[in-house]
Amino acid sequence: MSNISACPLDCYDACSVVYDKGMLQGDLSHELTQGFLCPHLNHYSAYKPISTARYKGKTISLEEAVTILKHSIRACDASKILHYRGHGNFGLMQGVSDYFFAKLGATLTSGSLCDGAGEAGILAGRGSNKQLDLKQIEDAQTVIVWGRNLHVTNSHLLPYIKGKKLIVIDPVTTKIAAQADHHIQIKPHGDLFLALLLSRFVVINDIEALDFLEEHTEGFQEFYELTQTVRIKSVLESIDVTLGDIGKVLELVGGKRTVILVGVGVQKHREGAAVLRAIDAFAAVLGLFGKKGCGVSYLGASQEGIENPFALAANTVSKVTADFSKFDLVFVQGSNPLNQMPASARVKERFAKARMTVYYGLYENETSEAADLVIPTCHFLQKHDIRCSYGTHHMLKMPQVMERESGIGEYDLMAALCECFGIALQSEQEYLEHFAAFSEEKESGNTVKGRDRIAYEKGFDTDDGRFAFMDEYEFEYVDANKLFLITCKSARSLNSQFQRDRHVYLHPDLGFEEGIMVTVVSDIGEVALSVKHNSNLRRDCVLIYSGVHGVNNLTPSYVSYEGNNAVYQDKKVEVRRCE
Ligand SMILES: Nc1nc2c(c(=O)[nH]1)N[C@H]1C(S)=C(S)[C@@H](COP(=O)(O)OP(=O)(O)OC[C@H]3O[C@@H](n4cnc5c(=O)[nH]c(N)nc54)[C@H](O)[C@@H]3O)O[C@H]1N2
Ligand SMILES: Nc1nc2c(c(=O)[nH]1)N[C@H]1C(S)=C(S)[C@@H](COP(=O)(O)OP(=O)(O)OC[C@H]3O[C@@H](n4cnc5c(=O)[nH]c(N)nc54)[C@H](O)[C@@H]3O)O[C@H]1N2
Ligand code: SF4
Ligand SMILES: [Mo]
Repeated sequence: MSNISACPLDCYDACSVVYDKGMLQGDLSHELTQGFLCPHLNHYSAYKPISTARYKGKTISLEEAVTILKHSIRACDASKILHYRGHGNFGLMQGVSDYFFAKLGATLTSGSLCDGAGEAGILAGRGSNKQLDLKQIEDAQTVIVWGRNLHVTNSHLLPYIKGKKLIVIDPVTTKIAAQADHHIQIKPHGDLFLALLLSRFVVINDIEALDFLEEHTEGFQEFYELTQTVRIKSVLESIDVTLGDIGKVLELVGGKRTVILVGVGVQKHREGAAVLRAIDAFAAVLGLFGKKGCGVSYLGASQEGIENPFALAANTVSKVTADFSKFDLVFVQGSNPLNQMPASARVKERFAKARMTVYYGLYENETSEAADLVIPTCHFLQKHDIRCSYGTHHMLKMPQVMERESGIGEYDLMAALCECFGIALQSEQEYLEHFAAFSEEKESGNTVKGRDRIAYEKGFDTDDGRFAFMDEYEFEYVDANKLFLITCKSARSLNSQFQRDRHVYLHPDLGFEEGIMVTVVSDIGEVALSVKHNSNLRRDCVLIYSGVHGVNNLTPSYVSYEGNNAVYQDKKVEVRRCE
């Protein structure tokens, strides 16, 4: 057995992992991993997977569970079956269930709880969502980190930005913000205006890339006119940014090879697509595309250039608004929608109304507790897979490196179902080889074939090959007097997996003593949490991490204007002392 695998988690980094004598270590030879893992994998064995199947609270054998699943599927009209899959494991073989359920005629999901709004904005401007190669980050002179929390969610990128001029735009003084040459502690929701104003001042200061704009873009004049509709003084005041901030950014980027690392933080609003489109526009005005040491990095298309044999046409419902009560059978895989979907109190009620609910996952959580049938999977070291990533071009094999102790892997479960329902399925080996054929071996590690070292060097992927500037946007500031909710990722959990936080973080000046219980209230719902102080927050913000039990009682069920994405930071909140 090989002892090299890859971290299965939904993360920018996709670390290469060495399994040795019961221990997990970061692969020293891997370009990005550089020998270290993060707390999730360093403490991986501390988190105990579900060991036995159960039905209506009673322990059953795995064989019984599979039999119950087969009977339940057979008893339903296929169109009344919902397959709801998340990315608890990022392996490509996870998708084998999409294939089975699509062939069966079941309903799948579309849209995203994650990065879909931003992606829609990028697609509209560039025609594709290509990743920024690590080499370009390495070759940059100035780095703008815009709503991405590098130390927590993307720590393997830190060596790449060392020694560069650093600008951070984040309402929280994160660790990376504290190290920046300039930190703009922007008011949440202010990024669209900041990006528009930055573009305008690039032109006012005569540092726009005239040749690039002429040759590679469309609609610049209309875009410039759009930026002129933003009233400088009042808007800067409302987003808490100064002319000094704008001047500092222009000083650090002017004439410099610049990369912008954007995270999901900026797009958790209805207008999330416009935010990314405006950030891209700022980059285009500076001519940062298609050049060495330049570019905009977001969560890129992880499967670019890979043909997915599991993706078939199917009916879908939105991942954000899926109404479980409308289905006779709900099959949840690799996700914890009862805590991670927005408006989760309503999600929970609706889940209880579905005739039969199945949770197929690794750990216990809100969804496993509520499901009728629980089928344990096995963890990544105990099954074969292969993965790519939204942060790098790497493609890493994940061979089985230890014996299975409990649970059933995705391929084996779907093979049993395909056989029962007369659906043709290739062997696991054939699929693994199919995916591996899209990779090539490089010194820097296995990489997806055919990816551009310098994205958009040969033009954009829009119909006319030019970058399409935006010429309008929709924007609405809500509930001026309440507090902004920031709900981002924590260091100890991967969304709702691993060590979940239980606090609400407030600036000490808000007057709530540490340790007391408060109720955080939005017009969607409420959650009671104990207070911790954090003076890195703005005084108009409340921070509750992703994965905290009940955080999504506060968040709305509607989707972003574009991209069919959840909007976790659209609703403002109040904090009340518990009686
Ligand atoms: N440790 C850990 N790592 C993870 C995850 C995890 O749960 N834990 N989750 C993984 C997943 S699923 C994803 S999608 C990625 C996401 O990783 P990131 O892209 O880093 O996303 P977040 O942590 O949600 O938010 C990033 C930053 O955005 C800031 N922010 C919030 N609102 C705004 C705003 O209005 N404007 C600006 N400019 N900034 C804002 C937050 O303060 C935060 O510092 O991380 C992955 N990695
Ligand atoms: N408030 C708030 N809500 C958020 C976010 C936020 O920042 N704030 N972030 C959003 C984002 S970016 C995302 S991506 C979503 C994530 O939301 P979910 O997709 O629900 O992700 P997790 O909470 O990590 O749950 C992953 C599940 O996968 C299971 N699992 C792990 N490995 C395997 C495996 O190999 N096979 C199977 N079958 N199951 C496995 C685990 O048991 C766990 O139940 O949450 C979203 N919700
Ligand atoms: S940094 Fe990301 S890829 Fe690396 S071990 Fe941690 S979760 Fe896995
Ligand atoms: Mo995500």
